[in-house]
Amino acid sequence: MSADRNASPPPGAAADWTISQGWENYTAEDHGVWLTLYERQSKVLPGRACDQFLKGLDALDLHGDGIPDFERMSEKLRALTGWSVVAVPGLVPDDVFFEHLANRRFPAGNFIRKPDQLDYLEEPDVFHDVFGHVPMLTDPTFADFMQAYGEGGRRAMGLGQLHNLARLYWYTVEFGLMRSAEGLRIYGAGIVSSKSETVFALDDASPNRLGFDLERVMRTPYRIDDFQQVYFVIESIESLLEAAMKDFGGLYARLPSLKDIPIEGVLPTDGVFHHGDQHYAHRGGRKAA
Ligand code: HBI
Ligand code: FE
Repeated sequence: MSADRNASPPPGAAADWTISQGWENYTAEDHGVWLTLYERQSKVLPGRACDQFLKGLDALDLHGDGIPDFERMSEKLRALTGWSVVAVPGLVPDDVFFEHLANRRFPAGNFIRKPDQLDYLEEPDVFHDVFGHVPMLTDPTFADFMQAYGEGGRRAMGLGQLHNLARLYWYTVEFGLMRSAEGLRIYGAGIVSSKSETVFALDDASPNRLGFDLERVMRTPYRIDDFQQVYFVIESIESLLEAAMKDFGGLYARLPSLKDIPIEGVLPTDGVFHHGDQHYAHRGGRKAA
């Protein structure tokens, strides 16, 4: 899930792959897609998305009249946690991505999907990146975690451990769940930006829901083409930040000798919130739907 590492920036992009968002170029159709997706999510997220996400959505007033202007949104975001959103053409090389995160800049694709792609698209577009990722950046602890992830990413690249770190990102920032007094809640961007996975991740009997553990996550492969077969649950954002601040050194030394854990496996050491029956994946997933 990233651009070729040695790629050079596309024409018109700066050395750090940033481009101007070109807000004035969005068509009425583009804004209409944003509003359609926003309306759909606002119907399914209450009672499913975590409080921090819903508060972030309000704080940034992301509904507006369509696709937000990154400059204006970044002014509000900077005042809250020092983060800003920079426009990029799509996925950027890992080292560029980590460099931005380590400097509290979130790289967001400036394009939006077409009306016939509402449910699924290959690359993250502005709805996935901004609606999915940015509200959580208004939470000071999560903001610190994302910067720590960026710094960890640079180190992991140096150690050749990027694929393990990518799993941490995938099972938290993209597809993470958290405990709350009212039950499990969603904070992962890949889930909150998808109507169908918002429901699947919390309600469906198919996937496993297991307690988050750093090593466990780093040993677990993930799906890039369909709903996840396992979701990991953090106790709190504070506990996630604490895990990230731990020196990964010891873990990186151990990981190469540890085998991957099968994606639908449940270990005796796992904290089990739900042991799924994997009916969705066994039936062939999205393709069979
Ligand atoms: N680039 N724009 C963008 N957005 C991402 O989420 C992203 C990326 N490049 C690499 C990447 N994610 C993942 O490989 C990270 O786990 C590194
Ligand atoms: Fe994402």
